[in-house]
Amino acid sequence: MQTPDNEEEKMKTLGIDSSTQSIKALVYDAETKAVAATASVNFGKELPEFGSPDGFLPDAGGCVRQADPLMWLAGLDRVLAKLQAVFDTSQIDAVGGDGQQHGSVYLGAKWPEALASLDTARPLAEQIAPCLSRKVAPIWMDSSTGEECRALDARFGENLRLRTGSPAIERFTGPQIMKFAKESPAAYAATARIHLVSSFLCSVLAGKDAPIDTGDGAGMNLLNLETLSWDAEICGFAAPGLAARLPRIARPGENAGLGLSPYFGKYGFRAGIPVVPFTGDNPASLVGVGADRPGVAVVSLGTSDVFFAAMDGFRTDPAGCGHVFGNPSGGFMCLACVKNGSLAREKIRSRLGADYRFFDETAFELTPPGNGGKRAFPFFESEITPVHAATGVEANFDWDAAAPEVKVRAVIEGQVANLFERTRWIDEFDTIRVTGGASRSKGLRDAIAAIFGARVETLDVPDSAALGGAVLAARAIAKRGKV
Ligand code: XUL
Repeated sequence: MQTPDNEEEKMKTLGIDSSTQSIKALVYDAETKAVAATASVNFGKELPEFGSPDGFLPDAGGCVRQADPLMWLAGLDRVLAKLQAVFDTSQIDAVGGDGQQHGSVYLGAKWPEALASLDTARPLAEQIAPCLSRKVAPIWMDSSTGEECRALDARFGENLRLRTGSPAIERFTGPQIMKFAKESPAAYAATARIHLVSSFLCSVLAGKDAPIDTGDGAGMNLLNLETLSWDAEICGFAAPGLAARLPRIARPGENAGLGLSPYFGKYGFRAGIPVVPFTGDNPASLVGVGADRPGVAVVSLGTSDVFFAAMDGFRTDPAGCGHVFGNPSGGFMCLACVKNGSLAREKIRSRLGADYRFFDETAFELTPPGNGGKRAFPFFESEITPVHAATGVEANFDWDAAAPEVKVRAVIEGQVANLFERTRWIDEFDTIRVTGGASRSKGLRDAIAAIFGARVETLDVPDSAALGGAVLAARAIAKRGKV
């Protein structure tokens, strides 16, 4: 197991990763630099009562993608109970973690009181449910805010990108909040606090309102990356009284002084151990795969395909496809996210009736690199990088008449070529570490090496985001000493 190499302290920390389809808990032993235990809960399979087979509500319609925030809380209760069954959780010294980026949770005035008085006899979801001023959380897969993005563009032009690191992006939290405030003014007025998925879960663990870090905060179109504070002008334009509804921003490495709520004593934890501010899943992965210094880029092949890398300094993508987020280790990172990643590959694989051996290897033995110029891209979900409607598979050849192996290579090389094109503004790397479920595919790894012209390393770190959260917790408490 390869893990980051800079933690010497004798401590064990927990990393919690709340991603689109599952929640994971991972114990990191900072002394041995190894993963000591893991547990996970798949939302669709293990919490079917939330009606979200892929981690989001399937019937939201059109480009709307929403999840039930109570599902994340039920997942948190469940995953900690599972962890306690395989690990002595009283040994854990600190908690860190991350969440899928951009998703937002809307809470009313009762939120602080509910957090402070969590009752061990009742599940989290039941206790937090009365605090929600909006029953659903828009998530990163949502692309229903075109109108709001156009309004932001018209008002701020390229200043939005220069200040926040990204142009107006449909899935980003700022446009999502704008839409909510416009469409449901009464519910917005009843909202006292808006959290990201990461800071929401961190707050619940700490029993206290938690800050948003610069890694996840930069995915909102609201954070000024020069001052590392909410941009008053943009917030003021997006929705009335928005800045007052946002938590404060935590600086990279900040410990924030939060302690674990006594509620989690029911899973064997020591109350009061430090809980450090959570970050986004991609910034956490950057740390988890040990790529938080420039030189190594990461391609994470999960629900979405994401490219990210630490940057030397702050600069933005003039083409507007890439984003700049805070690097949890300090400075900045860049990122490009392609929505039609693993779910699209799975769809193609099942439509072809192919097994993994064929899809990941055989198809590539039967076809030459480059596929004679034949390329395809699966636009099953409306795409964000580049912006493109959901039109199905688009190919530059007769798709229906082609052999299955040609289709497989065309799609894989099409996806990789797209990622390459969108990340050409980044040149600070010569190695790519691939992670995520689809990194098992030799065909996909070879295509990345050939198209990017980079050395490709596969990492045996299946839960890189959870690991990153745990490593960040270890670093934060190493700075201030173990409690
Ligand atoms: C990044 C993005 C996704 C989510 C879900 O901008 O939208 O990668 O973080 O993983």
